[in-house]
Amino acid sequence: MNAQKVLEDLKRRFPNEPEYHQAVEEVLFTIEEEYNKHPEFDRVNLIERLCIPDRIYTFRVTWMDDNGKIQTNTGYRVQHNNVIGPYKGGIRFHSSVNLGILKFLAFEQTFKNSLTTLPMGGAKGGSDFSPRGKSSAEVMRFCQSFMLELARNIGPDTDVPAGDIGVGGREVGYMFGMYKKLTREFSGVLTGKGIEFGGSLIRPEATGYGNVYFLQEMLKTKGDSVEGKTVLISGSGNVAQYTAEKVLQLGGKVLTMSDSDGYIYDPDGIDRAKLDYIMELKNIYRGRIREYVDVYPTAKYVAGQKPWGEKADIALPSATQNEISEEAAQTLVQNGVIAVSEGANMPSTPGAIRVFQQAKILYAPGKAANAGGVSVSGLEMSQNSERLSWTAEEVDNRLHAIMENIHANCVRYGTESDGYVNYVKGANVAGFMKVAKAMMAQGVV
Ligand code: NDP
Ligand code: 2IT
Repeated sequence: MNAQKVLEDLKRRFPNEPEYHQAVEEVLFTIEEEYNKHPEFDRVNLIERLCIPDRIYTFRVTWMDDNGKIQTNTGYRVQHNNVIGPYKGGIRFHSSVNLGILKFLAFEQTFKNSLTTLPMGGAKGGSDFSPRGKSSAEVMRFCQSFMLELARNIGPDTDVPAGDIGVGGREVGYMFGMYKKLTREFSGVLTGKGIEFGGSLIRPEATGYGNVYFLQEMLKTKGDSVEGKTVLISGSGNVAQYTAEKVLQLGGKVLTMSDSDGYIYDPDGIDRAKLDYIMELKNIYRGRIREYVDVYPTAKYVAGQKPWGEKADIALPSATQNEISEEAAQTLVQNGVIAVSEGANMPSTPGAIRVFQQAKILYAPGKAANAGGVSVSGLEMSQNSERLSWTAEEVDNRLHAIMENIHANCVRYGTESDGYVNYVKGANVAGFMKVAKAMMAQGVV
């Protein structure tokens, strides 16, 4: 294949989907060399069949708000590839959601899920509905209406959704309830379920913990550790909270957290008690991060900015895509950052990735570093299938082992001649090869 030509062709056929183009471009150029060692791939046009989703569902979601007004949103499910297992991936509810964003996420998910070593294909779904400012009753009615349509296209052996931005335990619970009502079956159809009805211990923690386990592995290659390091975290949702928790457990100092309005910087560090406050603020009261400085006045709140201008040893972006610009990456490097590990999906722009790699710092892309979340989703599916629940220790140990294994695979496929580990290349090639072999074995379908 000629990566440039494939990319141009996809851009022409699917215009106005910049995030999808960005995700595909990164993969194409890093796997091109390996791909071309296998002429049998091109004979069956494997690359196009891998880049274009198997199918996409789009539907109108109609719901009634608390004032009795009828609202409409658009719902989607992108089923990208299921050669190594049922379609699997989260659901995002955010006002910015569109088809291009969900196509990028489903594409990335396919490689990520391959890296986990568990039998899961790639998918993503969501809606331009934003739970922000909505009552719980409105969120419930929306989730039920969304599931009325989605239920036809998913199932425990077909497609298993989970959470993502704007979708946590509450939303998964409401969607599960409606799915169960419609199908009259109690099945492991969604992951991230409540512990009382088939959810896995450690699933809420898994993405954040997994990212820090991956970070530990990267630091180990330099004989270093998290202990004593200062850390910038963006976001204050599920991934950010449990990233902070694990950093604290390992003796690191968390300086920042954020939301879409701005960030807080606490020079004394966000300790356990302060993190408990943030968890309560965000998860129970659904408040804003700026409220932190009312309770901890030695901290500052910076409105409308991201935390990357602050000086620290490590950056763990955990909010959303393209949240680290090339300029922000330059500032991080100038300020002496030694490692960037992505909890979010595609948080670094292509320019930022170039800056990190040219500076030869430790840089891990989301599809490797944040794979812990979907890994424990895979373990939730296994527990549902055997109708048993494993202990937190058992799940955490497996998560740890999976993250170590993903790291080892990145090193195996991504080490360059000077010894620098290109984790982007390593993750893409390792993830791709497994999917490609399975596609070859299953014929042209
Ligand atoms: P949450 O909804 O729990 O939290 C998202 C956080 O990011 C919030 O603090 C939110 O702020 C902020 N945020 C969202 N959108 C934007 C935006 N456009 N600009 C600035 N800040 C924004 O989501 P998660 O923690 O689950 O997800 C965070 C990231 O991690 C996403 O990229 C997701 O795809 C990725 N991820 C999640 C996994 C999971 O298991 N949940 C697994 C792997 C990756 P606000 O409150 O203002 O909206
Ligand atoms: O991006 C992701 O990996 C997720 N949002 C988690 C997907 C899942 O199925 O647990």
